[in-house]
Amino acid sequence: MIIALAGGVGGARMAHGLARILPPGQLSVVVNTADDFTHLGLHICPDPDTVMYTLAGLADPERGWGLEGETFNAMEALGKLGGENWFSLGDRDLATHMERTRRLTLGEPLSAIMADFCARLGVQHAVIPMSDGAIRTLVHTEEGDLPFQDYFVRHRCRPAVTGISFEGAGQAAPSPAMQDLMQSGKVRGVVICPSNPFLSIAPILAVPGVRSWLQGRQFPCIAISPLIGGKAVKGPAAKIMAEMQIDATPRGIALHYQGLIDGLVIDHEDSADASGQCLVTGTLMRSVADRERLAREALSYLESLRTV
Ligand code: FO1
Repeated sequence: MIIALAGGVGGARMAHGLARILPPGQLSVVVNTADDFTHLGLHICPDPDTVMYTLAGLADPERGWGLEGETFNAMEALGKLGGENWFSLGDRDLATHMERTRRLTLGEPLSAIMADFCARLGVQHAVIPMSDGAIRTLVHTEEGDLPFQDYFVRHRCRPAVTGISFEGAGQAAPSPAMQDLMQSGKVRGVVICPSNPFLSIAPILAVPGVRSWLQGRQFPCIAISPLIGGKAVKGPAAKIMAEMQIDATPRGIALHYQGLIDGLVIDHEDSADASGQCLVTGTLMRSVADRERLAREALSYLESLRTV
């Protein structure tokens, strides 16, 4: 079993590459849920949905999130009524949030609902929310503390970040499927996707037991750097690193994952800054073929680092 840790669009694209070359049953994608929030009375799970839609071949190819060919009539109508429409929920995407909210209200765990949604949309690989508990990213900025989607979407990542915390992490537990994976002894390797290390991967590592499980691993673990030439392909990773006085280089990423990874996959553009165990390749995923090629290279690199 290979485990991919993922969040955001880069994570979903890498997970898709892995899903195209690994048979179902040999890949589990563990997804960040700390970006989840309640909005307009609905429970929104951006990262699990992005992975689900991407693996189902339904994601919008440009935005990376939401559904391809989506319309936003409900948001437009909401705006006319003076409602909050800063977070764009597509007309068809709304169905996912409505049905998820209904089932959560009846007491069904998030991980069971996502497993069922994935099966119904034809996703054959396991997509596992990191926790069924409420863990929420709070971004500490020079303009005050902001819930994640307020920082990310409403404020467009503009406020300077001074710190990030994951509210509720201490009281949460890994989801049952995540616990099974950690106890199974069947894990052959872990791939940390090119997701934002501070916003998408850190919350997964903050779930009690996950970091220590990785630290005590008997299997190799690699990360794919989300940076190319010191810039994030998408999102605020490089900006946040600068604001938190962390080098936006492979060295900065490797230091952040110290003790957790055996190797780092970096782009050709960053080869001059390579430090420690690295695989240098093209990490930009423009097409599905790119995702597949990067996944193949990452898996053979992972295999080459196996010691037992
Ligand atoms: N991202 C945006 O930049 N603007 C949006 O209006 C927006 C809406 C949205 C709706 C559903 C969904 O699943 C994702 C959505 N995202 C939007 C993306 C989301 O904020 C980010 O992908 C993640 O939370 C960061 O990884």
